[in-house]
Amino acid sequence: MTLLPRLFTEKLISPSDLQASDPRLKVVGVFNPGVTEFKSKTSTETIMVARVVEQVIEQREGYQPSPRYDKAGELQIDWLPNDDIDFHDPRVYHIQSTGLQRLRFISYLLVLRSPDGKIFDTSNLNPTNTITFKPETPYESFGIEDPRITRIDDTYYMTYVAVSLHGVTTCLASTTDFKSFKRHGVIFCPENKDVVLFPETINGQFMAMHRPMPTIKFRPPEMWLATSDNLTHWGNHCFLLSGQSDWQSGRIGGGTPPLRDPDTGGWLTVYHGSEKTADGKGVGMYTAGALLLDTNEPQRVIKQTTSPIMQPELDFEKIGFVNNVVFPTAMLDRGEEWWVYYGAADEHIGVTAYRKADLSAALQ
Ligand code: MAN
Repeated sequence: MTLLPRLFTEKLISPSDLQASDPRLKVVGVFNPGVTEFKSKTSTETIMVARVVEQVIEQREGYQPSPRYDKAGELQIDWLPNDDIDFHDPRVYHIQSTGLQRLRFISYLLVLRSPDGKIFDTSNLNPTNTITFKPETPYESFGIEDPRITRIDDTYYMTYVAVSLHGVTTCLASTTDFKSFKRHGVIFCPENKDVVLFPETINGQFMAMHRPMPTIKFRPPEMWLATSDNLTHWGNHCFLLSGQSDWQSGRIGGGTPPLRDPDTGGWLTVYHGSEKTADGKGVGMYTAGALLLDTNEPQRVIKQTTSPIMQPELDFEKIGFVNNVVFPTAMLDRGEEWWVYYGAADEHIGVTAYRKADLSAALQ
């Protein structure tokens, strides 16, 4: 394993920095952020859209709470009997009698701003004094998760995972100011997540990387590409990459929206893989690798890192709501360096920096 040398790593935001959105809930995680440079007429700042995860505070003997939003936008709490639950995954309750699942938490998105990409003012941060993007539609009733932001011309497009009774979908929203968002609805139907948009059209088409999750499996999950004329209707689906080695035997999925590689003009992206656990249950370690895709035919992988470049190393990456997770969701071009923003142990947000030359050298 050749981990890339990190120039620095900072833990940026933790649950204790935030106040809950409802008195019945407590914040247990803030992670997997979309991050972009936002240029206004007068300044450039770094905007982060963080996923905030909350759990129900109340405990009831013999039952577990699962929160959801109802049609009127009110928070409801369903109580599930312990004796019908398989607890092997810290993120979900597996209900034995029905074979169905419910989430142990609910997520919404919170907009944060920084002058330098490192200092995010978290003093007195709460859902009433910051811009939030909360579950609203029937496809979002169990929460919205893992935003990725891509600037295309002067509009910032945000893909996000929406979870509901209907399953796990990916939706699209857009904004020009991060004060209000326009919803464009579901763009990839269940089960599909880790959708990242390319920042430019390629051969006149918008391009997305996505991760379908088939139930009939012939090999571990794969990443795919699709094209669109309008960012909402996607077609020309084609296979991009499958998890070929242990570190991506469980899952593989898009991470950071692709950026131009300064050396080749190709598309550079950092993605995640997770390993299967020995018993096939629970959550295996999440690590990250990088891909270089052809400029005009991104379905052609030009180079890739054959082993993870990033893995949980620091305490806040190893121990948290879900142990041993690094989950990159954004990359910024900072001169000689790439800054990678990521969720750590499904609890905190971190940023780490790599020398561009080191990442280029690791691609084979
Ligand atoms: C899944 C998603 C992510 C989460 C990772 C690690 O891929 O639910 O939101 O960060 O698992 O738990």
